[in-house]
Amino acid sequence: MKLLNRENSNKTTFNSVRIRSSKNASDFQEMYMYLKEHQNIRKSVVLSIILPLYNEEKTIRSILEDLPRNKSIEIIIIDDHSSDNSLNEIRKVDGYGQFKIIHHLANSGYGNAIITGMQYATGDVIVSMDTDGQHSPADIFDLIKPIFDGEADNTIGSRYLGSYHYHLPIATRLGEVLIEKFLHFFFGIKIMNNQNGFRAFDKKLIPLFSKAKFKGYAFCTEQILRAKLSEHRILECPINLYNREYGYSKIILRKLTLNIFACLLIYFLKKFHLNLLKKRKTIKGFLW
Ligand SMILES: Nc1nc2c(ncn2[C@@H]2O[C@H](COP(=O)(O)OP(=O)(O)OP(=O)(O)O)[C@@H](O)[C@H]2O)c(=O)[nH]1
Ligand SMILES: [Mg+2]
Repeated sequence: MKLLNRENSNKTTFNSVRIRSSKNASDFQEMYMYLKEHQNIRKSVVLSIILPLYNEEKTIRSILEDLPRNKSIEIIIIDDHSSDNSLNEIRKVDGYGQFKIIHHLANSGYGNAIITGMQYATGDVIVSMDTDGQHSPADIFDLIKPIFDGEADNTIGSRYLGSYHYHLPIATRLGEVLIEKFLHFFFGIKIMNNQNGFRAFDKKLIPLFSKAKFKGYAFCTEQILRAKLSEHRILECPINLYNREYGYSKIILRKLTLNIFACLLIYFLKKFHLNLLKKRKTIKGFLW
């Protein structure tokens, strides 16, 4: 169940923090010009920015203030039943009424938030971005441009092709390398920063991604597999990643590891089934 623009009477105030970025985040002129070329008479919104939000009271305000904002862009916030002051912080942002804010009535996970966001997206290209201050709005253009230019259907932000400004735990890196090897060996995909949530995709992929089965963080892996198995072009693009300095990571490593490997196994079997149907030329029977 979702509600739009829930009101909250909690009036606690405190200073939110401003996130850093490699470029000046307010300098979006090049992107605005570029998006204008993709507008047409019938449709002004061409880019949808989806922001999954769960208890990010210290960072959400500065992110919203630093995001590109004009007629060609819509910003969709999916609040997953935050229990902190996040919603009050959003209300303090100039032009609050311009945001699409969707509230889940219970916490239902990162992936589910992205799926909800897709249902409300009207842009030609959709970008998802974290609200914990690790991603910079200045990198949005680099992720969406290959899609508008027709060079890719789905882009994945990569700190290894770009930069990261914090100490990366060895377990995170090892886990990512392992998933990278699995994706490469069993599916022929090479993506180093495969768990990164800063990514963009063409609106034609919405029906494909909406049917994802993994509603938590394993959604990131499932998204890659669904795009690849349905023969869409995936491109890893450089982005800059920053330290999470406020709040806490919602990842439960053991649960995530289990879900990712369950996801890899399910899609390996799907791929096997798909190949079988291709051989028998009965591909029509394959259901996504
Ligand atoms: N809507 C929604 N958003 C969530 C949920 N869990 C996390 N998020 C958001 O997803 C983004 C990423 O969450 P993090 O817990 O920082 O995960 P991460 O950045 O992949 O991992 P770390 O490197 O450990 O920080 C943040 O913007 C969170 O607010 C959830 O259950 N629902
Ligand atoms: Mg994070």
